[in-house]
Amino acid sequence: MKILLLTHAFNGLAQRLFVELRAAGHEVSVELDIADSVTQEAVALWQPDVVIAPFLKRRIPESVWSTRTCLVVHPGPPGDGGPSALDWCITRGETSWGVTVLQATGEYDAGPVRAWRAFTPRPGASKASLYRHEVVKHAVAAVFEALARCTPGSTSWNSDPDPPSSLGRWQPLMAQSQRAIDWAADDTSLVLAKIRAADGFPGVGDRLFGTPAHLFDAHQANPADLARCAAGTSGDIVARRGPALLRLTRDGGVWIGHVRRHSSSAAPALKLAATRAFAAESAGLPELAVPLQRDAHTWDEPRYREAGPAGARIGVLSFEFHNGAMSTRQCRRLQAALAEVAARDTQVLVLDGGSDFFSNGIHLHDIEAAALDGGSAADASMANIEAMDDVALALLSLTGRLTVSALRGNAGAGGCFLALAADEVWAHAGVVLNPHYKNMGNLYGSEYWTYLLPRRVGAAQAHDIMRGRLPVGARQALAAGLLDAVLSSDADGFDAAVEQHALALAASPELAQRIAAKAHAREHDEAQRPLQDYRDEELRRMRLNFFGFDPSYHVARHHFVHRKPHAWTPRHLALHR
Ligand code: THG
Repeated sequence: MKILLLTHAFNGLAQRLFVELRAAGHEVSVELDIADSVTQEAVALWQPDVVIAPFLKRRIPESVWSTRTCLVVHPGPPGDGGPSALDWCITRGETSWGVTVLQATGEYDAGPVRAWRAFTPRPGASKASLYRHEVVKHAVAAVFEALARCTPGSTSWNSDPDPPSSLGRWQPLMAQSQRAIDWAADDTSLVLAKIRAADGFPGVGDRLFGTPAHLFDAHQANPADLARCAAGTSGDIVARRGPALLRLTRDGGVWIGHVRRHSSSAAPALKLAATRAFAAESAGLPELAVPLQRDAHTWDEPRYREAGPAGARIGVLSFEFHNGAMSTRQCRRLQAALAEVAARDTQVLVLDGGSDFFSNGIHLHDIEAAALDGGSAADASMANIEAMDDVALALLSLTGRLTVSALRGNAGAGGCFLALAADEVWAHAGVVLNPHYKNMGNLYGSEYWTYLLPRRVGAAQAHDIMRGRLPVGARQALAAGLLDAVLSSDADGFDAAVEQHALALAASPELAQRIAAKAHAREHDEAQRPLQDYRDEELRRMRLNFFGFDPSYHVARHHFVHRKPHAWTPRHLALHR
């Protein structure tokens, strides 16, 4: 079929549908929802059999839905509707939820249901995490089911799905007044639910140190954390760790990792590490550092664990960086963690990133903040890139063991090439890669990509991938040589499969030979062209992007961090143009 994806933004769901629909042989073009006239033009140019709206905030015009089949993905069960579906699901603690593909009509979310899937919301997951895993997975299945039911060029449907036993209902936009935290009255689980229901957008409006701020990225403090703090009353901020501030609740405490701090001026607030946004206010707080190697219930960004017998032992290093963005601070932490785990006697080191994203590279909000602080965004960009390069170099330099990147979530730009710095790269079938840089104001790219990409896919394909700037699904990436294995169909079961495969690798009779071959290959490559040389040349080009005459990167970054509406659809997506 000819399909038009009509979407507010080319987000994770839109990208996943794009790669899956194309892999299934459909012709797919994309138009961002800019104005009704632009949508009408896209439909006239592309003449799609079906319009699919994965993520749409506005009404599809009648001239389009009355003449073409338009399928809207709604992140709620049949009957449910409205712009805050997942927010209500988390706030109400729903134990069963769903994703619906409905046909657009004149009334929001009220058209006929063409397919739907039920799922159980993961306890403790944020809105963004539920969306990135459960909603995306079930939306893809439901979209394919709906397409199988419709006849191209006809308005008749083969059949409709069975309705659920109980129908959802329309739920209004959730207001900030409904999200507000009462620190004296709300217990820890309610505070966490409120922040998770608003994560990553719009956050919960609150005050920190007397200043208005929106809260994001909350984690439960455990009793051991609380025992290390001075007593206080609910609402007090009593300690810091990494990006986060520890705030007491009525019956415990929560770590708050990220905030949008509102200044007295009209300057828009950036989403930053809480300890950065409130650097002066939090400087005097005790730092409750925890060891890298610890149980999963003690929250911090990096965490390490080991498994397997001596001589065939694996280490697993996770880095739970909010939204997969890696600031200079976070890169330095990861580099220190790599140095620490390099001293351990393991045969295989697995880097499994964060649960939603492996990594997305440099932290654009943090860089933008440098400019607002009166510093230079160009200098901050350069520092962040150097720090990313140092992490990639630390990984490339681990020649005494095998290294694996295990992608539990998507990876993009520098984060994707960081993954390729390992000896093997594994993912599950739901992962989408964006192995290119040009979408952010035509950046040249770093992280040793000029070494890492051609060594995997060859020079010609490396050039095409970089220039094409399209998302790549895991199975496509495996076929292209970007990945070495796809271990499960989705995130469920992936961790167990990674551990099993890593243990098998560590116990393999060929291990010593593989490690020797790896060290030899690195020496050979270094003699051909030193890594420093790749780095110097990449950074020379990046310096032009940051400090040169063309401001594209600074403009693109500004638009990205402030969620400015798109003014046009990029031509590499709008095939109809
Ligand atoms: N039919 C048509 N167009 C559609 C839908 C449809 N466009 C997408 C839409 N479904 C997806 N669902 C919704 C439901 C409600 C709202 C937006 C998308 C909504 N929006 C508020 C408004 O318009 O005032 C603003 C909300 C906000 O600010 O986020 O209520 O079924 N033809």
